Amino acid sequence: MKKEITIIGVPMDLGQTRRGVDMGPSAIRYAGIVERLEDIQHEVQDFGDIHIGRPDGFQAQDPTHNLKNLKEVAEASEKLADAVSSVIAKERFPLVLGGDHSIAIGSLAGIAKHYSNLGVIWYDAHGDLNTAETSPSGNIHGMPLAASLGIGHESLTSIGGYMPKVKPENIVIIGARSLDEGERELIKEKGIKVYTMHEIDRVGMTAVMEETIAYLKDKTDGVHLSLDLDGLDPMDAPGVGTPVLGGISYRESHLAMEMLAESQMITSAEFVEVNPILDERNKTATVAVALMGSLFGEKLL
Ligand code: B3U
Ligand code: MN
Ligand code: MN
Repeated sequence: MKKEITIIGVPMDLGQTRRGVDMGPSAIRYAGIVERLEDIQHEVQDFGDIHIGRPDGFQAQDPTHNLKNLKEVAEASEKLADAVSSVIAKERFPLVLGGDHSIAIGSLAGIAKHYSNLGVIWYDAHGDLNTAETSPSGNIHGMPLAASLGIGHESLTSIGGYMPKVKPENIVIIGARSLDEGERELIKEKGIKVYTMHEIDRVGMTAVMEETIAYLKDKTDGVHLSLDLDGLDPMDAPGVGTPVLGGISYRESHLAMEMLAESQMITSAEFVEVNPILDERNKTATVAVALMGSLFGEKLL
């Protein structure tokens, strides 16, 4: 089915400490995302990039609150929320390109107000369920899912002027293999559905995606896919800031995207953490574009 898609780039690198992930949107455009989607008959508009303010000296870098660049991340999140929301208001599909995963705070703030029961698929090696209290790093890219649940610093939970953005029972995490202690506790306390690498290995990606789709289908009125490229194995996606061995393969990821395309349940998406400086000849951006092709209905035959 033909979709009207608006691409929004978010050159954000302040949610973590490795430079280069701000070039993610350029790398993904360079890898041919617009042409790839037009080739399968979608109408694509490129909104360009959200402006990201730079931290003003040491003050913003002060890690005393264990929230690095809080002000800049919060400001960018508000801008992104407005942009995403206006795309949905025009009945177009928002496709957000990161940037580090802190941008999901803004994406979800812009998306969730258009739905009463938004589902979220969080494809990631990590849970991104930390708060300043539990984070080992103070990096906000490890916190966006918690913030979207309304847990954490008010400057992050209140983006868009409301909270929470998503209910715990509407979330599915896929690919987890690096969870901090506080994240594990939160997962148990809130009853969040998680398919770790153990389940993916044990029952296979087909069953994981069938269950995920069945779990979300009836109780949600829209589903956002938040895909962190580090969910994939570093052999297939080396250009990420925090690679974790033993990840989801390229082939399993294509299958997952194809099954989501068949389900017709995805109403918004973001692809994050592509870092061209750490990459091998733009491989990770190329993988991201291939996965977006499958998500939007590209077929092998
Ligand atoms: N859980 C760790 C590491 C991390 C989270 N997200 C990424 N890395 N990409 C943290 O810092 O919160
Ligand atoms: Mn992440
Ligand atoms: Mn991750």
